[in-house]
Amino acid sequence: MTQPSAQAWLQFSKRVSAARTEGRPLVALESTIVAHGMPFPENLRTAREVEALIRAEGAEPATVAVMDGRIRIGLDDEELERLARGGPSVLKLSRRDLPAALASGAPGATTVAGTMICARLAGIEVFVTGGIGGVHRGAAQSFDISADLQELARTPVAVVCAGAKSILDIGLTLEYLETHGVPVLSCEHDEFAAFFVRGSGHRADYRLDDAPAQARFIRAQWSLGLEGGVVLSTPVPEADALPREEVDGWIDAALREADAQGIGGKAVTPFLLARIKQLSGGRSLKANIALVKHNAQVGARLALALAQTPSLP
Ligand code: PSU
Ligand code: MN
Repeated sequence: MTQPSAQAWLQFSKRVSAARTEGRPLVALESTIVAHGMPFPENLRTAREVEALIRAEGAEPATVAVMDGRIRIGLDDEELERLARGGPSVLKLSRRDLPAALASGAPGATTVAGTMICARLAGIEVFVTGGIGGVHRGAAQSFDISADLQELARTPVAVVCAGAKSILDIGLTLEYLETHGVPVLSCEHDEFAAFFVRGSGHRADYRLDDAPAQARFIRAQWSLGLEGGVVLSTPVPEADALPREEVDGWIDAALREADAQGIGGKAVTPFLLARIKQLSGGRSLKANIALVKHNAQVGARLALALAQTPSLP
């Protein structure tokens, strides 16, 4: 239940405020990918390029973070740089962590779950990320299931992603989403994407390649009163996709190291992401940048289509 006072935490950037006034569609972007998902300076350059791509499509990007005790909807360039340079000193904010950063004033980057919550408060329907969190391999023992999945079950925001990395158990992640009634749409591929690799081997629920069809699906879902999000998966562009066997090798090695070092809790995902980057000699980073930029285009087109699609029936 949204409290009326929740709006008081929001601070819109100048550009996002202008877009709201003009009725231009907004696309939310997460900041954990900037602070914890990519190294400096590639993270800053990618964040800027992603924002520019969304503007080129006619929508306005709204990068979400917590700074100075406010939920920021849109960051100016200087703030984006602060976040990109902050590294580990920036908190990683999922649902349970948002109050900590708001109460203390510490800077924080929002995960998929954290960004969905903030996007919803700001009235933003579409959110672009790289990959979602999910059910970790070995979750039967560790209970490690990303809070992203619970958020998708409860918060009505469309999340555009290149599927999920196979650091996760993708099959179990899709089972979990099915149990919680979260539709998984795909575009440009029949399968749910596996981040660096185009296909995960698991089919998405519905393949909808064009934005108006995606928008009609989402409007039908929400106008039925079905709370909860939608996942729209789209694969990394062919030219930047990496061979599955090679990616599997890096992931297996990273997982073994995490296990040997006893890494747990919210540190697991950033640890694995950083190790894969090192083990791949930077090749994974190039693919990561390409897929995020592609997701931004798909997301911007969806935001425009949703703006043209009235609530059904
Ligand atoms: N997967 C990626 N890159 C990322 C993340 C996930 O390929 O940067 C980030 C996202 O912000 C996601 C978060 O919401 O990690 C999930 O963390 P956890 O597994 O601790 O819930
Ligand atoms: Mn976890």
